[in-house]
Amino acid sequence: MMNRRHASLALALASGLPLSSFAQKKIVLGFSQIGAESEWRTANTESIKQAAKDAGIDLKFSDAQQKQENQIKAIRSFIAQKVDVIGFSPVVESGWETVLREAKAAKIPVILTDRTVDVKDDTLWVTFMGSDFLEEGRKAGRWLTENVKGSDVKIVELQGTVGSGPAIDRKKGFEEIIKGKPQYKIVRSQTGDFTRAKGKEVMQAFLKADPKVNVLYAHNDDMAIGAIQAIEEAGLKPGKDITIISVDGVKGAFEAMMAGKLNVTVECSPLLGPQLMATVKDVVAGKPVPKRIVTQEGIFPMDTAAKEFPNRKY
Ligand code: GZL
Repeated sequence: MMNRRHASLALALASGLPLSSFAQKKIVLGFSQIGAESEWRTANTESIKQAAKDAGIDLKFSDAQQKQENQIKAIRSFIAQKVDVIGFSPVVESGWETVLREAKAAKIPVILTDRTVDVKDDTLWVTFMGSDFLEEGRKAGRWLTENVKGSDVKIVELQGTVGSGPAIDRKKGFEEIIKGKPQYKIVRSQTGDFTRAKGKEVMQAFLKADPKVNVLYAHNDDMAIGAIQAIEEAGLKPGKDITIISVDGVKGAFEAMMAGKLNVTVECSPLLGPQLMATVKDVVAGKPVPKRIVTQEGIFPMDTAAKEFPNRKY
């Protein structure tokens, strides 16, 4: 099946008119975004929309409200519209084979951004650009073992969205580091779905069950910020009575660190827009693109927050 771009080229050639008389059609990118669950996601959406404008790419954008069925519907709609490229950030890793096969049958290349999919046939997607979540979990674990000492360190963990790449790998990377160090124990672990509200609610339950918690490891800053409210409402001092380790590096995390309420955040950049648009253009031009594009990131402890804050772009 010919896609939109090839069809218009064939029409131009068949018409016998000089190609220049057919203005190069704008590239059309269909993008399915997970939702607006966190500061990170909002910054990611802004980066994608601005970069599409700057690149002269016609962006068809859909917000799935964190529901996989909405992302599948959006991808099917992009196929029906015969877009040139489909991009999406898969809310969870599983359940994508069927719709990705439909995109492949329609000869529409698919780019994964931010999170990946778990499919047997990796020809169903062209490239995955985003962070190394396993390394982010390791960085959080290394900071813990280097900065929090004791013979019985009780850790509670606020996991991200169940089944999502970041939740799976941030947990795995963290546990890899504390494995074989029995003084560090994860005593409770539950999903806060990457949101402030759920992070607060679950932290309240953790504190009710066991107020003697030493460390909170949150898979993103929004859940950590929600948990900080719960810790304060329980009469405890976040960042002091409970050491808080988080991931993303959003502005809210830097503000919490400057207030002494968060101890460290592992950077996870949402600013994928420019890289996505450059890759879309390469794919349309038939240029080879790497199967995996990893974003480079750092780690920001509390004592670096004030100096780094003015440089933050998200
Ligand atoms: C990570 C991204 C995660 C962020 C959360 O790349 O998928 O989703 O860490 C966001 O803040 O909700």
